[in-house]
Amino acid sequence: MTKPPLTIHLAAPRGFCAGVDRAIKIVEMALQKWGAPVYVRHEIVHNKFVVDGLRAKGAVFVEELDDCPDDRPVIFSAHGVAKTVPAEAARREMIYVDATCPLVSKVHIEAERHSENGLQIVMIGHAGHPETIGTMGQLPEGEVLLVETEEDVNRITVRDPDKLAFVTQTTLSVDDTIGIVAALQARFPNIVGPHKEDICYATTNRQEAVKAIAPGVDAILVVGAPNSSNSRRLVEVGAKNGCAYSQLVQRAAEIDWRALDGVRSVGITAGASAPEVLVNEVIDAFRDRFDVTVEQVETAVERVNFKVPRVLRDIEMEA
Ligand code: 0CN
Ligand code: SF4
Repeated sequence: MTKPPLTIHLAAPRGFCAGVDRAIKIVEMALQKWGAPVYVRHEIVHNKFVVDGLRAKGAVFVEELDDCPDDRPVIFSAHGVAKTVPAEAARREMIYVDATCPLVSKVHIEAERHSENGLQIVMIGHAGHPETIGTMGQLPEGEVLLVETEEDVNRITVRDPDKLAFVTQTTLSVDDTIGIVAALQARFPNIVGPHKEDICYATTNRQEAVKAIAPGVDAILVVGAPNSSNSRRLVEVGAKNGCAYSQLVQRAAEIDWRALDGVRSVGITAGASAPEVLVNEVIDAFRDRFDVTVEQVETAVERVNFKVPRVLRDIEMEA
C-alpha cells in the first residue's frame, strides 16, 4: 500500500533552551560528584522522560525540602524557589545546588530591587506555577500581587498606585502579556517595569517559530508535558494563529491519528523542556504512516549557553 504524502514543517528553534540544558547538567554532575541519591526539589524541568532518565541514574524527586534528608545533596529546579527554601536548606546545613535558570534569577533580582526602592510588585503569571511561587517568594507574603488576566488588573487593591512595578513569569504568551501590561499601564500610568516583559528568549523564539508555521499547516503538534507552561503556550499560539488543530503530545503514543486523518501538512515543535529524541520519535511515527518530507522553518538562531554553578565546574572539566 502506498503511503499518502505529508510535509512536516519543523520549527526552529524548538526544544531545549539554555536554562533546561544547564539544569539537567547540574543533576548529572551532582550525581557524578556526590553519588546517588541526589535529591531534586520538584521536577528539574517539566518533562517526564527527562525526570525518569535522571531517576534511573539515582536522582530522587520530591516536592518539598521536608522530604529530603539532611545528609544528602539537594538541587532546586530550573523554575526557581522562594527565599525560604535555600534559607531552610542552609539552616539544616544541607549541601544544595540551585538550578534556577539565570533568566528566572534575573526576575527575582528585579523584584527585590524594586521592592528596596519602595515599590509594590505586581507579578503577571500563572497561579500555582512553581516559577510564580518562587518569584513571589522573593519578597514577604503579601508584597507581590498576582495578575493572570487583563480582568485581574481591575481587581487588585494596591498600596499606592504611584509606587508600583511589574515583573512577569518567563514562559507566558508574548501576545497575551502585551494586553495585560497595557491594562496595567492604563490603570497605573506610573507603574515601572522591564522594557517589555520578562519573557525569556527561548519562550519568545519558540512562539515566533510556531506563528510562522501555523497559518500554512493542517495541524500542529507540540512535544511537551501538560505541566509545562511554555509548551502549553505553544499550543495556544498555534490555535490562535490560524491552525485548526493544535495539540500537545508527550510522546508519539499520544498522537490522535483519527484527528489527523487526511492531513497533508503538519507543524511540529517542542517545548523548552522536551528532548529532541522525543521529536524524532514523533517524526518517525509519521514516517510509519505517511511518505514524509521534512522542511525546517528557522525563524531564529540561538547561541545562549549558561555556566553551571562553581561547585560543579571541576566535574564539567572531567566530563
Ligand atoms: O517546561 P519547563 O520545565 O517549565 P515551564 O514552562 O512550566 O515554566 O521549561 C523550562 C522553563 C523554565 C523555567
Ligand atoms: Fe530559562 Fe527561558 Fe529556558 Fe525557562 S524557558 S529555563 S527561563 S531559558
